[in-house]
Amino acid sequence: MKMFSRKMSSQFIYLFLFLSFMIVSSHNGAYPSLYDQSSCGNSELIPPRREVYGNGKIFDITHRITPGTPSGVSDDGVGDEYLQLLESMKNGSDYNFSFIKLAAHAGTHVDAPGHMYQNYYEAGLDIDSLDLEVLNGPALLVDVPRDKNITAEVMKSLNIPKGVKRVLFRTLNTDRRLMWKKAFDTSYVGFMKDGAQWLKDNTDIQLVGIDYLSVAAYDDLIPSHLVLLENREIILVEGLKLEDIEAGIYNVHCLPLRLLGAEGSPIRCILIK
Ligand SMILES: *[C@@H]1O[C@H](CO)[C@@H](O)[C@H](O)[C@H]1NC(C)=O
Ligand SMILES: *[C@@H]1O[C@H](CO)[C@@H](O)[C@H](O)[C@H]1NC(C)=O
Ligand SMILES: CC(=O)N[C@H]1CO[C@H](CO)[C@@H](O)[C@@H]1O
Repeated sequence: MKMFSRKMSSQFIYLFLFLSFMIVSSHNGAYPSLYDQSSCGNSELIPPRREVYGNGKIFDITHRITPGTPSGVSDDGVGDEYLQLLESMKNGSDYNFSFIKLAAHAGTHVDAPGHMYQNYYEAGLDIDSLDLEVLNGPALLVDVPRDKNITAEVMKSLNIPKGVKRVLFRTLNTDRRLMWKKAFDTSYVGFMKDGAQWLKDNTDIQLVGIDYLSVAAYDDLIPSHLVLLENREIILVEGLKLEDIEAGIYNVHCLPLRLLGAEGSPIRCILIK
């Protein structure tokens, strides 16, 4: 009996998948309807795409990867090529099977110490070496004054209590919706070197999250990264999606891909109230 019902439910899954393929494959292009849901005829097969789960308790603070997601390496964003069908049902294969091609620092991502230190890179201080305890636990979401980059003075004014280990900094970048623009915008807000140094010297912060592709302001791109990555105790999560969430304390959960040798990785981050 158990066997039977299991069989039944897997048949439903196959039926569902089959129907999805039917709907999806009626469009042109390899990945139709993924970016334009309005073109989908059957309302029952519209994929749910949410920002908030669990009755307002779980916030997805990861940017969805689309061809327009800023990649940090070109003004064209991630591009259509990020997903490529190697096998496709439309071409007679029994299944669809894609390759992913993505800049390691595109969209919401994490940096490893080897990103800016050659000796760390060579030593293998890669994404696989990052501490999951730092990436998961109580976190503070704070609003940074919108008229400045993150200097020592700004850091001081935020009054982040000692003992707070994880902070997500929401800045003007969120208001300007910079992560929705595919071209890299160098006028984003980030840490100036003295702000990074202040954080390191005066707080217990080990996880720094920010709402654009770099925690360091463009003018201090290298110096700020160097300060933050130097002691290998601070993890940088960049490109977070922080709109429509109240500032305050949450539990953050961030899981990067386990990429050996990589100095950056896409990361999925959520906040739980
Ligand atoms: C299907 O096959 C055609 C002809 O070989 C090729 O041009 C096209 O790119 C293939 N499409 C996919 C999605 O594999
Ligand atoms: C932050 O610094 C960048 C240069 O790194 C600058 O273009 C931008 O105007 C500054 N933003 C603010 C709010 O001061
Ligand atoms: C689920 C999925 O990605 N299906 C794709 C299979 O391949 C065809 C093209 O041959 C696409 O149209 C489907 O979207």
